[in-house]
Amino acid sequence: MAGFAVGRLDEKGETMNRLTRWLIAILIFAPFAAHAHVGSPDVFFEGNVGPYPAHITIRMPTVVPGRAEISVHVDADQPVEVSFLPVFSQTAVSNAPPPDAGVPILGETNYYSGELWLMTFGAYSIQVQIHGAAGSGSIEIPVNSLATSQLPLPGYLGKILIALALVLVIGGIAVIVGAAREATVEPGATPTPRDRRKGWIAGSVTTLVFVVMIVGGNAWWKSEEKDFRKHLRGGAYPDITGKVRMDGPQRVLDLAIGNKAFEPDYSLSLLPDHGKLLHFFLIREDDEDAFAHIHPVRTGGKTFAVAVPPLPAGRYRMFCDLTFERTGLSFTAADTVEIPAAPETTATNITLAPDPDDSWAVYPAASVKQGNGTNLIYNLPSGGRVVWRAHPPLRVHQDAGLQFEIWDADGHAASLEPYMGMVSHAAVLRRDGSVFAHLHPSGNFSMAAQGFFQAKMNRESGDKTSGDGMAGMPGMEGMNMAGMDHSKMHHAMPHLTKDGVALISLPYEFPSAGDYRVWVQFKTGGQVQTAVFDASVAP
Ligand SMILES: [Cu+2]
Repeated sequence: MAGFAVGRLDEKGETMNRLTRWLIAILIFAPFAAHAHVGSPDVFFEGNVGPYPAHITIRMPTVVPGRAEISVHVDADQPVEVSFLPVFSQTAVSNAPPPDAGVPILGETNYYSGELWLMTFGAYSIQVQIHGAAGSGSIEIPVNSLATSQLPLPGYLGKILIALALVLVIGGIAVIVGAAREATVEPGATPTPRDRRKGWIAGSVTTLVFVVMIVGGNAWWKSEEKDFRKHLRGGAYPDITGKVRMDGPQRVLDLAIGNKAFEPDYSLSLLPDHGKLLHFFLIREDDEDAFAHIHPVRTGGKTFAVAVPPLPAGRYRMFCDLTFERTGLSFTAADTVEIPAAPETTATNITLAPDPDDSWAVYPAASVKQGNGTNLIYNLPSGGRVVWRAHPPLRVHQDAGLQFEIWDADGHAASLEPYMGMVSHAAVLRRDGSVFAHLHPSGNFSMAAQGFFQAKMNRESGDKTSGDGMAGMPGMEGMNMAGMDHSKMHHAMPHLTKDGVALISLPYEFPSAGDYRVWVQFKTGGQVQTAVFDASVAP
């Protein structure tokens, strides 16, 4: 398997020759695999794959190596062929196995499923290819193949294993002692003192060997476990700390990312996502009645700073999306930060200009509604409103049907403008903080990681795949399939439905039961608006 040969797990650059060793440990520790977002490992895509509108779900395995389960629903009249290819970030595309054909789901039209083995740790792209009468298309969907937790050994299992080990050790010594003492003794005769001495000596040597084996094995295991823990990527990663300082009329949030995870002199190399190295969210704790989506700028190798928007004082949750440049792995760092009240000053000397794409919303907790069977309305401060279309009760691992209609103050369909290249950015938080996801109409994966794989395909397989049917697509003659910026294609997707409704649709499934809050952001009239809803998800 090519994936074992070379590669780096993350920015610290451990080589994969150690991988095999800790793979053994990891198989035994039975970890979970996960995605960049906190507690939300599955990946969803909605948009055009070449000429075909498709909805793709990737359920990530719970172990590494493990099988990703993929399902693809294609909106086409004619039957199509669907295939999947796992592309590992650290090996050449030419090393990838041949694509797996999707299996049609019985009784369904153009609905396919398949499984792919993700053999090693790191960033993969699941390339989904669709071929049919209208031509061919493909999409890169980045996923993280990582261990994120270590299961404890149940106490009873430990006791059983110790008892079995004792039986083996004592039995083993008894067999050796018996053999040494009585092998040369005639049947029926009693062993001589010399035979007994031989038994004692053999027993002592065997015991010594066992002791060395147990002590050595224990040390080996401890070092494997230490190694495993070093590679464990829990819910949030890497570490982040934040502190607000007063700078004249401004509150400036200073961030340090990865001080624990990386060497002191290490400088984070990050891939920009829509031109920003970090996408950073602040959510006030307890009532979750203040929200900001801002973009800190670099001040050092691992330090960043951002102007705090006009948010009320309080303790805030921080969530910080980042994608590493070399590995294509995307993560969400998380912690909390105390934000003091804005300074009362007449000074106007601002040292840190806010990013023009920074957005925030402060709203009364009571304005946030929850429900299932009816349309939920959120009134925007601008006079417009956002309607979360009625949907069946929300259940874990089922399409949440997140569809939002945007109406302006006059009751017309709002005209939506791209906000950082997207019709919408949305955030989902489980109220206990255990789940955080950043959604777009195209899906919940990192756009920066997708760009990483598009660039890789472009570099490594441009010529190899350019003849792969793309030329058959109208307007795509001679176009290099791998070189296509797929993200541009679904960015440009119209958001007006046939009935003239401005609709934002976000493919997502809630990963666990509980109470969630959802923030839906979009831009209209040059202003970013944020609508807020609550969701209760049943098991
Ligand atoms: Cu976004």
